[in-house]
Amino acid sequence: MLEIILFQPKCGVWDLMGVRPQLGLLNIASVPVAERYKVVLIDQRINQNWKEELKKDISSGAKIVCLTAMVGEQIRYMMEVTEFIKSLNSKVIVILGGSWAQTCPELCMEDKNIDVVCYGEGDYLLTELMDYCRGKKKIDKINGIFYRTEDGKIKKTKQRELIKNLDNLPKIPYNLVNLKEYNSIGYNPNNPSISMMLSRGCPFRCSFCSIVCLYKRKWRSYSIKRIMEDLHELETKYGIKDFFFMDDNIAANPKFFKELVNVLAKANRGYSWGAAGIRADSILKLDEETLDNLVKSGCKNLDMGMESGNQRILDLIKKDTNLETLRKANRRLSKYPFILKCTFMAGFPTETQEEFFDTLKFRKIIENENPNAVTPIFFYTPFPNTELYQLALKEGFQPPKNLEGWADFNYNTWYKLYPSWLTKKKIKLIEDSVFLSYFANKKLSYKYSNNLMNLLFNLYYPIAKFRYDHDLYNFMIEKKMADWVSALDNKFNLFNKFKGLK
Ligand code: B12
Ligand code: SF4
Repeated sequence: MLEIILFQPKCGVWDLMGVRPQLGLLNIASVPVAERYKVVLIDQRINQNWKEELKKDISSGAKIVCLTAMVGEQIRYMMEVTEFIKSLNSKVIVILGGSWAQTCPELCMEDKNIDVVCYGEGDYLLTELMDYCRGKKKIDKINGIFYRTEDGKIKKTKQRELIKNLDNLPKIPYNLVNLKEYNSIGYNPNNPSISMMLSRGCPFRCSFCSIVCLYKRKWRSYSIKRIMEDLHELETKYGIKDFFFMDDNIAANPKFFKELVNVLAKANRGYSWGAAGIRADSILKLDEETLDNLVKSGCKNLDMGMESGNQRILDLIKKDTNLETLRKANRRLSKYPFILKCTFMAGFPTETQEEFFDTLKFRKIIENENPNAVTPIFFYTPFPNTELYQLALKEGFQPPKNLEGWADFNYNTWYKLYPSWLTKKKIKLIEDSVFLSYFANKKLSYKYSNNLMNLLFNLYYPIAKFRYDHDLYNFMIEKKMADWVSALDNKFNLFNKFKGLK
């Protein structure tokens, strides 16, 4: 009999970029699947029949439904689904986890349809909850949760310790999803691909970053042996040779990263891979052999958070680096053919217009010094439990007052909905630069793995490039059009329908 349902709510505008398997839910499934519980995963982003499937699975006796959410739009989708679940069966236990549940667990309990919130790693939680459902364990003995008592009070249990050895976790049950239904990473668009996390956490202290509070500056990785086994299994079972490592800081331990790259190069399996989080100082610690092996091992892109082109801002956000280190790492990588995605942020509290212009200038330097560098900009977004959040409040930010408010808290809208230090003029300047930065470099097209989005990218690219080269930010009607496309997609699920478009 079915016991556990995992449900991935839509992310909204982010789904336009590409939809990949949900790692949080797949991770928490690994222990129950290994212990032979019956588990299904429904992904609202790709499954049009999610309502029917939920109905069927809940009526077949599932005990718990697990949802995950990140801050922003996904909260709204999550709340709609929890309401629907309880309307089907008020007895089924609804549990929420993920980065937002970890950040604001008590606030998440505002959704009356949620029974339990997991505020830490959830890998060992579901089997304990199943024991609770079977009367073998008391709920107050399950660590790492908020729950409702019978008289409606909210209680918190002891914090769960971070998992010491990730290798002790069973294999991720990828068979719960049909990997073919997801967008490709984009290295070889016709090949199956997957994103993975080879490590969790980061020892640094950047004051804007949620990872600092989620993982308490601890960094843990799987062993190289386990990683190679997992890659091999994905290759032999699913034909996957394209991987994107979504680690927060994949080279936090340079020894680990060197070994990973060198072992991958030696294995010579014809893999293509990229990594989401690497620091400039880590690049400077690598020897020439490892750098050469990056290419041999199939590295197609590295993402490096540069954040700002102004030293005062880098110090303010505790990036613990300097502009010269950023440039040195960029120059060091410039002779290699893979893409270096250097991400920047704009709109930090106390950032002046001149400091923002320093970022615009600096990203042009970065692109000039490395023909393979791309430099998208993102709007700084203040998240609770980060150090910079306190400064944001001090500078006039008035955060949402309830869970629903946080559902409107998107990277591209929060500053219009919630008062802050940002003036209208500054918002417009940043919005325009941010928008252009996503389209003005041809090399960024690999990011648009949804085919319709990729087509739109290619159509708009020449205009964006012209605007970027000449700093032309006026009358950007294209931005309005992009909002309409996104609204249309919400209504008609356009991008999913055009997934097969070539
Ligand atoms: C991949 C990713 C994305 C992808 C998601 C794609 C997908 N398939 O899910 C995309 C690109 C869409 C994305 C978008 C955004 N993201 Co994001 N993203 C990540 C990233 C890099 C990895 C997430 C992941 O897979 N982790 C691996 C799994 C194993 O970890 P996990 O999800 O946390 O799951 C564990 C626990 O949380 C828990 N758990 C998770 N779900 C559940 C469910 C239940 C029931 C239980 C019991 C437990 C549980 O158990 C898991 C195993 O221990 C994280 C960084 C990170 N390290 O997590 C940022 C991160 C989650 N993102 C973040 C942000 C800010 C965003 C954006 C808001 C960006 C922006 N500025 O707009 C948007 C929001 C989108 C939205 N509202 O829908 C922040 C979250 C901040 C916060 N406090 O909530 C993070 C932490 C990055 C950071 N450095 O700050 N993101
Ligand atoms: S180095 Fe990256 S992951 Fe680590 S704290 Fe800074 S921004 Fe977060």
